[in-house]
Amino acid sequence: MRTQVGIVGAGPAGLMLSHLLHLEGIESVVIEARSRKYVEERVRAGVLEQGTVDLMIDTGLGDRLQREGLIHHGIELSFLGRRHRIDLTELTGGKSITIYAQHEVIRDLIRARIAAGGQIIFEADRVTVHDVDGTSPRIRFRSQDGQPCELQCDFIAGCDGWHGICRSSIPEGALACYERSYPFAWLGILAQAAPASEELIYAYHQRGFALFSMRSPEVTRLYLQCAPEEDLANWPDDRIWQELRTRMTSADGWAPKQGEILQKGITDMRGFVVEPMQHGKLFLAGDAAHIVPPTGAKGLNLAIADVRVLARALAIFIKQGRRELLDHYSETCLRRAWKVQRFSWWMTSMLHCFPSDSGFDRRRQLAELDYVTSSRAALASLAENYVGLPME
Ligand code: FAS
Ligand code: PHB
Repeated sequence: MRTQVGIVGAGPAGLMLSHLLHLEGIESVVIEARSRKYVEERVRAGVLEQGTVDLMIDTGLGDRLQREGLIHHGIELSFLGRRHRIDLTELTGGKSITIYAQHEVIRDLIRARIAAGGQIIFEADRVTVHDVDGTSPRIRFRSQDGQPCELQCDFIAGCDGWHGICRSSIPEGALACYERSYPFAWLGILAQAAPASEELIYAYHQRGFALFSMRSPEVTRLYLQCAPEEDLANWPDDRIWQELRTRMTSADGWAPKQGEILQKGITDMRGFVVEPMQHGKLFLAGDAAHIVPPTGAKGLNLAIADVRVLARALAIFIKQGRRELLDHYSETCLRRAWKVQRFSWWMTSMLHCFPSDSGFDRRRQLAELDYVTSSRAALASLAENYVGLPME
């Protein structure tokens, strides 16, 4: 098999890259370890930045998003029993966020790729990459029926996420890794309950952080700060609802509506960036290159921002032979990745209880929340980062 760009991973990064390359008339093949059903049902992110929504609409992927996505013009911060609204649209001169589940984005992308004759190889096993710093990069794998296969390509895009093989295929010493782990995790649930608020609520509470989000007019998404190695067996439904009520109920009596819990999961909280995001003809994008804690709702959006830069850089090189954008791919994406890392770290530090924190720290956090919700300058900074920093 032969193609121009071999892509490892059918997450938001890999699929959007294949779509954008197709619009530039460039061939690609996506190689994915899991089944189509698995990737189309995997519960992950839910918040799309303005830039991600604009890109989906501008590239012909907007129909269902515009029909089913929930546009939000604000979010709320809750602390000391009171909720404070942040008017994102007013503070950013008209921008907003859209609630549309990551697996719906994946479904739209897979449908668009297949409708355009794109090739996505699901259930590929033992995927390995070869000769990325040589003249003929190749991806080897076993197909669903166990056949050994080889895909020859001009470039390889490593879009295989945190646990993928592309980053670890780069020789020791060629990459610098920067990591920050947080002393807590998130317990997330999907509940069959009509959202009790129209907008997201980020709650600071002395028992730990909590987040109220949603997926549709019928389904609520909620998160609780829990211990890093938490065992779900310790969290029967009643305990989850009790803790959510304790941390989120506000003085005006607002509390999340309860319903049948459809799904539960624990998400690690870490910050990670690898530099550079390129090795020879292998380009890393998305979670393969960087991980942010989900408090800023940035993971998916940063993956899309990377491949937007990569698709344009590859197109200009392949069609015009100009390599400056390609040579600056890593630098361009890392500038955004570190700004997004900073914002995600800041939101996480402001809203979570760190086991080692003193009373001084807790008072300082409350003062920060008071400042952020009462200073126009601070509100505008939060809003600008939350809706998404301008694209390169
Ligand atoms: P992905 O991990 O999405 O995709 C990588 C793909 O590569 C996967 O399909 C995987 O199966 C495949 N793959 C892996 N190894 C392979 C191999 N060896 N061969 C072939 N294929 C391989 N972000 C938010 O903004 N908000 C959230 O609420 C949120 N919740 C999250 C919850 C969880 C549990 C996780 C893990 C992440 C969450 N994130 C959230 C972050 C998330 O959205 C990621 O940033 C986003 O999925 C990154 O997209 P990709 O880089 O495409 O990686
Ligand atoms: C979600 O809806 O899953 C979500 C929303 C906001 C976040 C993280 C996750 O910060």
